[in-house]
This record gives sequence, structure tokens and C-alpha cells, in this order.
Amino acid sequence: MLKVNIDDTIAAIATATGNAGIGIVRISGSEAIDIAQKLFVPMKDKDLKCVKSHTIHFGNIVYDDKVVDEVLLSVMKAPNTYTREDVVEINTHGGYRAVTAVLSAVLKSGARMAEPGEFTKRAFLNGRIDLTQAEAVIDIINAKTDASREAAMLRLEGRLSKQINGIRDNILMMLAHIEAGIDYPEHDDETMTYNMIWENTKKALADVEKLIKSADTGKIYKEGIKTVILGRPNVGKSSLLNAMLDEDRAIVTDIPGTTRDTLEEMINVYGIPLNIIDTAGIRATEDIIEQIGVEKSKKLAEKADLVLLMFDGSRELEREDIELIEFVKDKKTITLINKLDLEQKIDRSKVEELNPIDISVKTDKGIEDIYEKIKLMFEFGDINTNNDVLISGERNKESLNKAKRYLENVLETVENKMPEDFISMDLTEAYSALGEITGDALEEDIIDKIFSEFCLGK
Ligand SMILES: Nc1nc2c(ncn2[C@@H]2O[C@H](COP(=O)(O)OP(=O)(O)OP(=O)(O)O)[C@@H](O)[C@H]2O)c(=O)[nH]1
Ligand SMILES: [Mg+2]
Repeated sequence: MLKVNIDDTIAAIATATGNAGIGIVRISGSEAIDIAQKLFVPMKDKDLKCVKSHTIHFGNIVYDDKVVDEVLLSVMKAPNTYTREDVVEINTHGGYRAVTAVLSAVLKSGARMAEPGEFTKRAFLNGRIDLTQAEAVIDIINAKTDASREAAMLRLEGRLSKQINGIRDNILMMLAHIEAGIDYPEHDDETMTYNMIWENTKKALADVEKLIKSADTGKIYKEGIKTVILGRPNVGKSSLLNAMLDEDRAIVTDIPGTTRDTLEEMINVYGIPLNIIDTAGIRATEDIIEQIGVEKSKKLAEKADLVLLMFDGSRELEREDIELIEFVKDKKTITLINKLDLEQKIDRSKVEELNPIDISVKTDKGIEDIYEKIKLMFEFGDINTNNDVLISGERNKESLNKAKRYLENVLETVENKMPEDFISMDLTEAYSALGEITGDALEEDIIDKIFSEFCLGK
């Protein structure tokens, strides 16, 4: 088990800094109520230590004989709190100065500044939530669309933990069976054991594979699809970005080479965040700034999840267009022929095999078709965020892949009728690989790393 020191009391600002109606300073730990008591002067005389749990009190925070702010103070006593420790939340006025002044008084009265994610880390270390739920908390905070928030909510409710624990229980049952067989050979029939292990390992493997499959979808819900609009100058890239955003974000002119630097924005496509990047038009140019822009466009396109390759239908294809077709040939690409409202001069035979979509940004034609195609391409049309648990994060995917390899080993051992010891070893490894996901079997430094990605005060 982990060695942890959670004896001290921590504090942090839990709300976003900026002007707002209220700000919250959160304190957690065995001294939380003592510290609050030192600073809080209630309107009605009362002892915070004796008040009921989950009650709220009106008064002033006073430090050094000066009133720092007028506040509402909530007292939540262990164990029914976010961290399972005593928690005090001080609702201050929302301005940056007010919240930091109250926090500073709290720190000077004995609390330690919390590290990012430390409240949630305590909830985990104190056993209130497991790691899948802790990670769901950060995903809810960072969610860019409602669909990604809903997917994370399922994990917060423990849906993923339940699935992982189900597979682990199955593995544990097999291990117990083998142990019994080894210890009391007269009580067990070997072929029966092998059959049972074969069936159950198959089932565990199928469950693990289903979760691995969900990881790619989980990733796009969480991080979005990095989409780069690529094309020669003046084909209408910036116009497309503006149309997708429904605002005049990028400068559009009829002068080729208008966009010099890249511009990134987020749009919501059927619940998936699409990080869309407008780039400088690709052409050979003497202009140094434009050259840098062109290089940057190409680099971004290389790293993108999706390229929207755009041509101008009202012009003939040029050498650069043909080079771009070559350039994107190994990338996920949607080809667009823009300016359908004008007389068409493009030689379609050269682009036909790219299955282009005809659009006119000017008349708003074909934009919806782009979204439909993205949905098909990334296969998120069938995902129902109300029911399907999506794995999130590379770390979890790696653990699942590890478990998968060990389970495959088990099947191989059974098939070759090798000794049961091998099976035990591989099952144990698969068991602990899955335990990494719920946080049951994880090194302390990895746990620290996970929580360090949280925001302060959570
Ligand atoms: N007729 C017509 N004109 C369009 C359409 N889309 C864009 N344009 C015009 O084409 C010109 C170039 O548009 P931009 O969006 O600036 O083109 P770009 O690809 O971003 O160009 P660079 O930034 O120079 O690479 C502008 O005058 C737009 O108004 C369209 O669908 N039909
Ligand atoms: Mg542009």
C-alpha cells in the first residue's frame, strides 16, 4: 500500500480567479475547523466545532484585527465530504483580491497551500473514489462539449470501475480455482480446470478488447480532432473557417497570401470537439514571412488527425494542387472543391478518386456534408454517451493492452496444455495490469503525476 502523509491541512482557491459574485477558499484536513475558528467571527455567537455538519454560517473573516471579508462559511465534517476529511469552504466576494486575502489569512493560520489536484488525490487516497473516478473529475472540468462531459460523468459514477472490477473478479476466481487444484490435486479434475479457464479467459479477453476499442473514441471526445484546412492561396480556407465558426474570425480578401500565420479555433461537431486550424495557402513564394507560414502549414498538416484539402473549382488545377494531393496521400483527408457558385474550370478527373465534396462557402452549400463525412470517418455516430463507457487516456489504454497480452498468453498455455503455474503467473499479471486503471496497483510517483495535471483547488 502507498505511504502517504495526509496529516497536514491543505487550502486553496477552488473557484476561477477573476471578477465574479463569489469565490471559494477550500480547506481540508484535521485542522480545517480549528483554522476556520481562529479567523471566523460569526454574526451570531457560535462555536464552529459544535455546529452540525453540512451547515452554513454568516460572519466575517478577521485577521490581525482587520476584517478581511464578509463571508458565508460551510462546515462539512468527516467522513461525508469530498476528501473524507473535515472540510471548510469559505464563500468570499469573488474578486481576485478578496479571495487571495482570505486564502492568505488561512495559510498564515496553519494550513498548507494545496498542490494541484490534492483535494481529489485525498479523496482517492482515503478510498472515497478510485482512480477512474478521479480521472473523470478532471475530464469533466476540462470537457469541451456536453458529449465529452457526459462520457466522463459515466466514469465518475463508477461505470468503468464496475467493468474493470468485473473482469478482475473473473480472473481472481480462476486464480483461486487453480490454487485449489495445486494444493489439493485429488479434488480437482485437470481437464475441467483447463476448460473453465479457457472459457473465462476468452470472456475476459473480449471484455478487455471492447474497452480498448473504445479508447480511440474516448480520445477524440476528450482531446478533439485536430483538423487542418490545407490548400493553395485564395481557395477559400479562411472563409471556410469563418463559416464553420459562424463569425468573421479570420481575415478574408481576394488577395492570395492573405493568411500568414495559423489560426486555431474549436467547433462542436455532433458533440465532438473539432480543433480547426486555418493555415497559410501553399505556394512557392519570395516573401519570407509567407514562406515561414507555408512551412508551418505543412508541419501542422503532417501532425493533424484530419486534413481538409481544399481546391478552387473555378480555376484549373496548378502544380501546387497536384503536389498537395501527393503530400496528403497517407493522411485522413476530406477533399473539398470550393466556389461551386462560380463557373467550374477544375479538371475533375484528376481529383475524382479523392471523392471530393462540392461546396460553396459563399452560398453555404455543402458545409453540413463535411460534418456528416467526419462523423462517418471517425465512427462516432453510433456511440451513445449515455451507455457506452469510453476509456480515456493513453495510460489506461496501455494497461488494457498489457492485460490483453497476458490473457492471450493464458489461452496459448491452455492450448498447449502447459503447466498451470504459467497460467497463474499470467493471470496474476493481467490482474495487476487492470488494477493500474482503478489505481489498485500503481506506483506512488505515477499517482503523483496523474494528480499534478489537475487544476489548483480541486
Ligand atoms: N465566389 C466565391 N468566392 C469565394 C468562396 N469562398 C471564398 N471565396 C472568396 O475567395 C477569396 C479568398 O478567400 P479566403 O478565404 O481568404 O482564401 P484563403 O484560402 O484563406 O486564402 P489565403 O489566406 O491567401 O491562403 C475571397 O475573396 C473570398 O470571398 C465561394 O464559395 N465562392
Ligand atoms: Mg486565408
